[in-house]
Amino acid sequence: ALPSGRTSYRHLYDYDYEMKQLARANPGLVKAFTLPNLTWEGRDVVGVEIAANVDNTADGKAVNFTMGVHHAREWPAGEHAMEWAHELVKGYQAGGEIRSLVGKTRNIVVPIVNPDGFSISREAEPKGDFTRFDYEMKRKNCNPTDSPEELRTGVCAANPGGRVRGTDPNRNYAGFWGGAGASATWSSDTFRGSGPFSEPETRNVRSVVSTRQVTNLITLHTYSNLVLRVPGVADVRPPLDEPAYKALGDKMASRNGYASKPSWQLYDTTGGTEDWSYFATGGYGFTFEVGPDEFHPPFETGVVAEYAGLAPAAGAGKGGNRQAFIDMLANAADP
Ligand code: 0X9
Ligand code: ZN
Repeated sequence: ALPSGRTSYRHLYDYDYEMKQLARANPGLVKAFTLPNLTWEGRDVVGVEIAANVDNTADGKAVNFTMGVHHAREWPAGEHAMEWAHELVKGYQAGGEIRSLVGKTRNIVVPIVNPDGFSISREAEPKGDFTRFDYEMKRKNCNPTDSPEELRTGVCAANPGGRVRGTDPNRNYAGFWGGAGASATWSSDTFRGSGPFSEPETRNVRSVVSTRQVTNLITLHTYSNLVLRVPGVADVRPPLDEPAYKALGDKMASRNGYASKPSWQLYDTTGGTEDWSYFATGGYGFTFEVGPDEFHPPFETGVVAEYAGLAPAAGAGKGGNRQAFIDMLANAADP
């Protein structure tokens, strides 16, 4: 079970309901919100904001932004984000370190950036020649516009082409968009989209980053046990404050046992989240790649604490991002 008591991965409706509940139960501390752009299939992208006097968004406090599931099949990324929201609320009520850090910051959590893709993956059914597993392993969003005519009709979940349809939201940000490590082909799993911010999912993230004081951002993915920072491609300038940026990444990695590196050392990517947000705002952004070797292991295997919870997995020596997330929050509170 997770710290929340859950014994299975959440469904999309669990996330929506839980965030509303959290807000209802904690007026003044937690606010649920809907981002401005509906997805291609008309879903809301929802999140919670957690702060003392949460409604006073003009208080000028630094914003610490945690998000998950740009990639449909990376279910534990959403679990991590949701559990972190609970952790902040619990910690605030308990007093102590988290209360003091939450008192100095504003915390925005969007567990499911790509709800169209997530719901196909999470609720996968076989269609035509494709198995349930094919749909479960969907990565991208559901943008139909660049697909051939016959694959464009109907919602993603009802069309056999729904599996390959779409843009990779993590190749669609403006940072180095169109460069190495992203595809111009609609069917590729790393399709960059028709232009920077062509997708409602990335425009939603942009709306948070460019309208608020986001100084710290973690975007959760699976897998490989990594704490990644900019740049995503080899042949660009390192950040001006690389020593401090690296030090924060290294500190977090020392907590969860992950490896800390600039993400080009994994492979070149362009159009990724923090390659836009860092170079646009100077706020530190990290990609966490959670878990050793699977996008979403079966819940029953027992490794789920490592993948989906914030506590360290028993005996694993890795995973457990609670302290790393607190480091990030502390950096937002006292840069
Ligand atoms: O390729 C990706 O988008 C990420 N890996 S994943 O297996 N979750 O798909 C890594 C992205 C690293 N690059 C940047 N963060 N810029
Ligand atoms: Zn990913």
